[in-house]
Amino acid sequence: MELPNENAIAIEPGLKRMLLIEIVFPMVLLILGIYHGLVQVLYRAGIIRSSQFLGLEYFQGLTLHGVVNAIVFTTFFAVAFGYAVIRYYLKRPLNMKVAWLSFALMMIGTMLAAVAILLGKATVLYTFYPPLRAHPAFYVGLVLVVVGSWLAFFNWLPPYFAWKRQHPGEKIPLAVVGIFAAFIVWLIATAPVAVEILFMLLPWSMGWVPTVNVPLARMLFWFFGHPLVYFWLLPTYVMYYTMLPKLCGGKLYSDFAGRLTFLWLVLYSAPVGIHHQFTEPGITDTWKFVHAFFTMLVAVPSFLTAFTMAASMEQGARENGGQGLLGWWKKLPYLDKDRWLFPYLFAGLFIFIFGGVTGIINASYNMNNVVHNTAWLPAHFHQTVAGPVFLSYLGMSLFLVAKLTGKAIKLPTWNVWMPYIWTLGIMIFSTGLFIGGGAGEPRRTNLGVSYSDPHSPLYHPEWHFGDIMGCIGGIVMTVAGLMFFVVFFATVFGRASKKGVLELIVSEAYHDERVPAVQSFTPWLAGAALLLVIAYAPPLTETIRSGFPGALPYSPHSPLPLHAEPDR
Ligand code: HAS
Repeated sequence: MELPNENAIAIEPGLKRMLLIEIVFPMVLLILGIYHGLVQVLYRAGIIRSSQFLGLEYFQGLTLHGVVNAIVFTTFFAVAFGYAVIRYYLKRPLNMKVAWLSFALMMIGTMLAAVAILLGKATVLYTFYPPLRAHPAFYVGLVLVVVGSWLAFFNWLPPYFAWKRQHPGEKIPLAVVGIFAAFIVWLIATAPVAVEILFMLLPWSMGWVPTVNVPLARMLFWFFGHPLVYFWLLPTYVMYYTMLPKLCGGKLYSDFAGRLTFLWLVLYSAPVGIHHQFTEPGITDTWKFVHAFFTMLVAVPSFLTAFTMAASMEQGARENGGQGLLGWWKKLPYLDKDRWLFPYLFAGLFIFIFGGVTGIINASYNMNNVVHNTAWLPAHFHQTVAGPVFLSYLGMSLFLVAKLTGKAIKLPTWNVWMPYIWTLGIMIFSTGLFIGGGAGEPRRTNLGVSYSDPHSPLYHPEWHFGDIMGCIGGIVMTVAGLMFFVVFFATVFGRASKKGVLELIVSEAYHDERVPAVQSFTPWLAGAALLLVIAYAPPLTETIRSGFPGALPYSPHSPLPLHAEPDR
């Protein structure tokens, strides 16, 4: 057996086992999630003209697609990656009892929610907006997933404080700052949704209260829903700032830029949720404007990231002989099988240029009126969460599994091409949906039995071109997804050639600035609390006081409310 790399550390067998299960389990579920992505584009293009396909109804499949891909896969990965980063940089063993308890809660929660969805008892999409009502098992499942992930974060606090005590005055490792920022954002995000689920949706779903306050539930959901996207993005940014420069053969252009980005996201991730509700009644324009303004500020760290990554890539490429104004681009390791993580990160950065620009369009109050609830939205979020986030999570899952098991990557040529094929798919898919969305085509609609069906009185041929394009892109994405699964599972089931270790790629800083303002979380946490009070206290008070009549529960199968249901 070869000796491990000098950057590697040996870790406790229990932690290794848990990390592997935590990565492989959601990957198995992801097969289901990606399959339902393919089915979605077939419905939209009118190739499936039915309300169900292979036993799963349209909205049920869409719920599964959103919950598995956007909630389960991301949360499991963030926790596993967080464990890896904390253990690697702080070099202290973790409390394995708490770790396994957190894992068990997340696993049981996922099973409960999945069974409820598969039995058709929780067809409420990943936003679970009332008055669509799910079986209590769905809500309890989500709560367990969240509580499990909180426990993981609390488990990292003792080693963090011990490290700080033993390294007075030293800078906290950048990756640790990023992971802590992600989980602080997650704590902020999940508090309001916990209130929504525990005090509103669960009692209503159990039949203890007859109605639910829809505007309040939606506001609490988006109080969660937007920081959620930065919880997804932050682990990706950790990989960009701490790994990508080294993969390019260079250094991180500015350590300060990384710290500022992470802390800025702690400050501004949450007071922006009403930008998802610009078109909704019951919220005054003032608060919509305040949230639009803060949304522009939350985009700043991503601009900072764009410039820092470009500078770091240029520095690395020039180190390796790159020359000229643009000639250095040729020196990046696009298809280097030894630095195969580069394509996963680089392709995501490329996609994010378009996801970012469309995000700014969405946030621009009046332009939002054109795109809200149209196909434009899934185009935007596939260029963000299914672009940089998804690709980096896939790449890092494979990286960690290969290192922890000491196995070589199988099919290395497929592995380096997969991110580019995925990018091609995403770009075609999103362009199709942007075209449809710009022309007013709705999202979350079974087009196969309506606007894409020539036999339907609703048939809308003007939208068909975008749907066909979306379908072609979706098929290309599915091919890339299958390539990844083959590489991943062939590696998992391959033979080990080295001792399994924990290893991460670590970039040095080119400018290692020491700016006091980004050395501590405290002022940023205080700022975040203040902004939350400014942005949410008045609109929440308004919504609670305005006395909206409560709504009875609905199911997606009928326009009539559900009344007493003996079978639930
Ligand atoms: Fe968003 C809706 C605004 C970022 C995800 N967003 C969504 C939804 C999701 C989502 C899932 O204001 C739908 C929710 C639903 O189901 O209804 N979003 C923004 C803004 C940003 C943004 C302003 N979104 C994200 C990220 C997501 C995400 C990140 C997931 C991870 N979004 C909105 C708004 C809505 C919305 C409204 C609601 C709309 C509605 O009406 O419902 C910003 O954070 C974006 C900033 C990003 C940039 C890009 C920086 C570029 C970089 C790449 C550089 C590349 C390099 C490589 C260096 C400014 C870092 C160069 C290489 C070459 C080859 C050239």
